[in-house]
Amino acid sequence: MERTLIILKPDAVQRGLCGRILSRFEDKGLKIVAMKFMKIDRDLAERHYAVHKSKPFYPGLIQYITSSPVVVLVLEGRNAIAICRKMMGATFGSNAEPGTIRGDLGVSNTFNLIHGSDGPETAAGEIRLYFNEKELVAYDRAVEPWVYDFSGGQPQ
Ligand code: 3AN
Repeated sequence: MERTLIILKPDAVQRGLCGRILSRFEDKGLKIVAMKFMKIDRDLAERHYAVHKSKPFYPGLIQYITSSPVVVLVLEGRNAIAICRKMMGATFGSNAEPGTIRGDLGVSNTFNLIHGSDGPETAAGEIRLYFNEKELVAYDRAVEPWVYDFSGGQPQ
């Protein structure tokens, strides 16, 4: 099973879209293993977006992500990273495909509602940035045997 860090960004909170976005992930069958409501401070934002430091959009990105509270969560599932990226849609709301979160819920390019880790290494680093071990909650879901086919031993 793979884990990914998801952030429902300031515009998702301000526009009251968190419930609807979370529902999409729950409906898909992804498992929530951690979640918190918080304001990202400048230091955390700079650590999160360190790879974009030299980009022209970096100052605006830091301003945006620190402007208002966010919901941060960790989702778990088979291929969770790729599945979430697909569900999020293209980076810019203006060209994200209908059916995706950004395609259905936003038109802005900079206010793009959601962040999702883009690979296993970034996911591990980002999860550590926002959650300690204790906050990653281990539990069984009663629906698990119906979310995945375990007949071959491994979840399919
Ligand atoms: P994604 O969130 O789709 O993975 P990344 O990782 O390329 O996109 O970029 C991280 C964040 O930086 C994006 N979520 C977006 O908010 C912002 N961003 C990326 N490219 C641009 C751009 N050309 N102009 C403005 N903001 C951008």
